[in-house]
Amino acid sequence: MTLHQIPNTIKTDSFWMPFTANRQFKKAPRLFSSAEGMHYTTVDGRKVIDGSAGLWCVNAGHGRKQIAAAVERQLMTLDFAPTFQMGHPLAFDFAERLAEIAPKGLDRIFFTNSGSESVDTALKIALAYHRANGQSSRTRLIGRERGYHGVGFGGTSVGGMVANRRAFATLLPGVDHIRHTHDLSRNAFAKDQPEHGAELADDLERLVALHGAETIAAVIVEPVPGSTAVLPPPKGYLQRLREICDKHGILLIFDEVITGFGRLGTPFAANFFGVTPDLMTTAKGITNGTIPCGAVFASRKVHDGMMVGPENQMELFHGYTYSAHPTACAAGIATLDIYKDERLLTRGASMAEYWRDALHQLKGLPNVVDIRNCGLMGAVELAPRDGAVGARGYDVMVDCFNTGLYLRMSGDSFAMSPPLIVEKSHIDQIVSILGDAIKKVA
Ligand code: PXG
Ligand code: PLP
Repeated sequence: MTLHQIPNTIKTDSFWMPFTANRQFKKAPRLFSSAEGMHYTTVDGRKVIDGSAGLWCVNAGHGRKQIAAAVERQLMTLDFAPTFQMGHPLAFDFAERLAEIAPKGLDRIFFTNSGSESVDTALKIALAYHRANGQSSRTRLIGRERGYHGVGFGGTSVGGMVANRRAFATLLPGVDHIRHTHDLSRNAFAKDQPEHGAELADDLERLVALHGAETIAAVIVEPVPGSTAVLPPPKGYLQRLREICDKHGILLIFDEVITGFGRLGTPFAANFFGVTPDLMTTAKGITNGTIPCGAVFASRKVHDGMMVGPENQMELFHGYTYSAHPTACAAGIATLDIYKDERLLTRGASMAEYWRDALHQLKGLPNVVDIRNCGLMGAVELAPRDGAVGARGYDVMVDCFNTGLYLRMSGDSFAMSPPLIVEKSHIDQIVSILGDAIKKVA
């Protein structure tokens, strides 16, 4: 089979693809048919190295039999059980296991099925918490420019990637945004955390002055924004944001959907930066990308603050049919076993330096205007072509795919997050394929 030729039994019309240029894609589909370890195999039988852990989720690498076996066992034993006013043991076991690895004090777990649901859940918990504690004027939600918090109406509203918002009218009322921290003029080619920009956290003081602290429920940020192509926080920025939130009684939510489960070489970004939020949203790596699942980690303060009123009354009117789905719990526990046995939640720390140095070798190639890294996240930013933002990025992405590398593109930037099992030779290969593509595509 030649490149891009797909079996003519596959009809592509009916599947309306998410976050995809459907018409362009369907003219030359890029299809994976299997995966193992660090690699995908395409329908035409080519091996493609996975530079992005699927969509930042396959942290332990592909094809983990232990997870498959656990899911199969679970399906044959208890396929579904409600968790509304009922329960099943695995849900409690999984929550206990997550509590064990949680940042200190963030050990009350609410299950969802995705990052988007985790975000909407955390925002709703923040509102309900203040209300339960006599501060029902705290209704405003603050996000950050360039933030990505999934695609629910809540997450879209606090999100700050312009294209993700534009088509969807007014979204939630009472939402505002602090400034993003991307500053090429001061920080281009910074390694790890950039030096400049901690003062951008003070932008939250501006919103406090504008709206009044007593109207603000929560601030949500990704500790390291991922979708917008990896923006490590300036040194001291997150600490400052935490201080300002404390000063004004505002809850701090870390969206760790990408940074959770070892991405930075620590279990969570909260550990990496030494800053603990009040709520933490997760998904993706929680089941190694196998079965949809997400979890919100709440502090004792937030959780216990909600455990009020008569005992026969529900404390939180919120939940999903599939919250703590048995297969998700089985997959999640098996995933945590693998993370523990193979020390994957901290393995990134020993690979981060090699990853950083390899990526920064691409400095000086045509059109490369920035390179960023943090833990096992990395990005290369290219200058856009005149009047055609994203075109150069797309051409590089396609060339990479054709020559054996899958990676995520965001405009003219590439975001990378290899499975945490990555070896140095894989890193060399990823950087070499990307470098060749950048040289080829002018
Ligand atoms: N929050 C953050 C920080 C995310 O990165 C979500 C919420 C939403 O999760 P769900 O599971 O609802 O998709 C995400 C998801 C990319 C890319 O390559 C990023 C995400 C998803 C798909 C692609 O930029 N992030
Ligand atoms: N829509 C309808 C008509 C429903 O009955 C339900 C759940 O019962 C939902 C949406 C929400 O679905 P889920 O709980 O899977 O998010």
